[in-house]
Amino acid sequence: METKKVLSIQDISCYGQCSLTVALPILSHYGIETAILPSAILSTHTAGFTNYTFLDLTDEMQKIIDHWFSEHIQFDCIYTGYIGNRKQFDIILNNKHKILKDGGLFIVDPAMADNGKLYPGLDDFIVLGMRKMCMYADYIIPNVTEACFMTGIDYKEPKDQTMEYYNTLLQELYKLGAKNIILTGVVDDMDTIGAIGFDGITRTTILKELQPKSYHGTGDIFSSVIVADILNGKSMKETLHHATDFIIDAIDETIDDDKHDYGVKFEQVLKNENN
Ligand code: PXL
Repeated sequence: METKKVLSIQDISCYGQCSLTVALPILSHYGIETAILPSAILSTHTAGFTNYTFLDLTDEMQKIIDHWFSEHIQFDCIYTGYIGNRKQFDIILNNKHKILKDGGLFIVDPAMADNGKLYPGLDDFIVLGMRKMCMYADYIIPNVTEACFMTGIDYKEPKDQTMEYYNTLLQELYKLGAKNIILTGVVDDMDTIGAIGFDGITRTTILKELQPKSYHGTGDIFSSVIVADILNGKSMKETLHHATDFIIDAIDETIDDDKHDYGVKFEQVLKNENN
C-alpha cells in the first residue's frame, strides 16, 4: 500500500506536548509519513509558561520549500497549525501548489485562541492570516473561539452557547470558502462536549461526556488524529468518534497526576491502542 505523506507546518514547542511534538508521533503511529516545516522554535508553549524563548523561522521556511521544490518533493496533504509570524501565511499560500500533489488536501487548524481570547503574543494580523488560509482549505478545524474570531461573531461563554449558535458559526465559516469544517469544543447543556463536522450540506455531531478538566494541547492532538483518519479514508463520523474518544482517554490518563498540568499523556493512548 502506498504510504501517504503529510507536511505539518507549525511550531516546535520543545517542551509541553503540543504542536509538532504531538503531530509527528500521532501521524506516524497511524502510518502516515510526516515531514515538518517548523514555523518557530519555542522553549515551551505560551499557555501557562512565562519567559519562554521564541526563535522565528520565517526566513528559513522559504529556503526549505525552495530546496524541496528543486528535489521534486511533494505531499498528499499539508496540515497547518500554530503560526507565529504573519509573513508565514503568504509563504504557505504562495508555495502550496509547488509542494502539494494535484488533488492533495490542505487542512488548516487555525490554532490561535481559546476560551474567548487569542494566545499570548498573537494579534489581529494572525486572525486575518488564518481567515485567508481557510478560504483555500479542504478542511478547517477551529474551536469555537477561533470560529468567532474568524467570522466576527461575538464569543459567548460555553453555558450560553446553543446548537443554533454553532449552526450560525458553521454557516459563516463555510462562506469563507473552506470545503469542510470541523468545529471543536462544542458543548450541549454543559454535560456533553464534542465536535460538529459540516460539508456545506450534512452535519455530523458527536458529543461525549464533558471532562472534569481541560488541558492545553488537546486541540493539536484532536487535529492530528483527524488528519490521520481522513488520510486513512475514514468517514467523518468514524473520525470524530475516534478523535473525541482519544481526547477523553488522554485526559483520563493524565488527571490523577497533579504535577502534569501542561498537556496530556497522549502517548499512553497510543500505547493502549496497540494492545
Ligand atoms: O496548542 C496550540 C499552541 C501551539 N503552539 C504554541 C502555543 C499554542 C497555544 O498556546 O503557545 C507555541
